[in-house]
Amino acid sequence: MDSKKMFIGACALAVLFIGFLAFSAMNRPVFAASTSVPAAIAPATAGCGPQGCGGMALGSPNLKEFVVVAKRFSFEPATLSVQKGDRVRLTLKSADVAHGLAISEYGVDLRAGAGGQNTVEFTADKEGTFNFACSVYCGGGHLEMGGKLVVGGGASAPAAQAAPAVQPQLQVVKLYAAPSGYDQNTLQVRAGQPVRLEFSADPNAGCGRQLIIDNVGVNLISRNGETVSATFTPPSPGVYRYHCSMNMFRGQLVAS
Ligand SMILES: [Cu+2]
Repeated sequence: MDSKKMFIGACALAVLFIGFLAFSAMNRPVFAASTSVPAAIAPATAGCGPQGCGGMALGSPNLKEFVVVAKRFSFEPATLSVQKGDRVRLTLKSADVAHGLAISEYGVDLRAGAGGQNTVEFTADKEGTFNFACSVYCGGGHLEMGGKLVVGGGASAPAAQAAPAVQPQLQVVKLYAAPSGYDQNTLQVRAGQPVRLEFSADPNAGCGRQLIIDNVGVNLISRNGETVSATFTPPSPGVYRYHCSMNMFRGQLVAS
């Protein structure tokens, strides 16, 4: 019968076509993986990762997710470890009142209202140990809230450590908090160039032992008279207010 022959012919074509699809599927992703996917994911050949085989593994390389619970007066967990180059998705969850989580060197200032949460994503492109602190005054132990982000060497550790030394035009400014207030009401810097701010405080300066600079993500705490520092770049000319978490100490950073 003619229709029977046509049916067999169609089946043969279909088998050939499926074979062709399977052949390209087996070859194309391997080729793509060897050219466009970062080295860290390369060993998981053909898109097969710890969670199985599929597109997800290729789409989100090195994403590290953390949920940090803040409660008076601690963070849990208080240490976050990643590798240089990792994408970090950080969620702050409040278990009681409003809290913040600020990492000065990364310009991160995450806020969570009472019982609420908030998420931020950034790339861990600087190696080292970066302290974080609560940026919303939450009561007597507010300044004790702390933790650290540890960014490990990754593949290019030696080069990364040399980088800060060759940074051009680093401006160093100092600020001190006495019990009566910050020693300077105005700090002058140049916009678009990195600033290293060295901050210290009298142990009796109360709220002034914390220094927050709006819009550049600086949040420093000097609890017992020690000097702490942050490096940041004012993105554009303008006035950046600085203050303690209760707004009792104030001043302004003028970038021109
Ligand atoms: Cu707090």
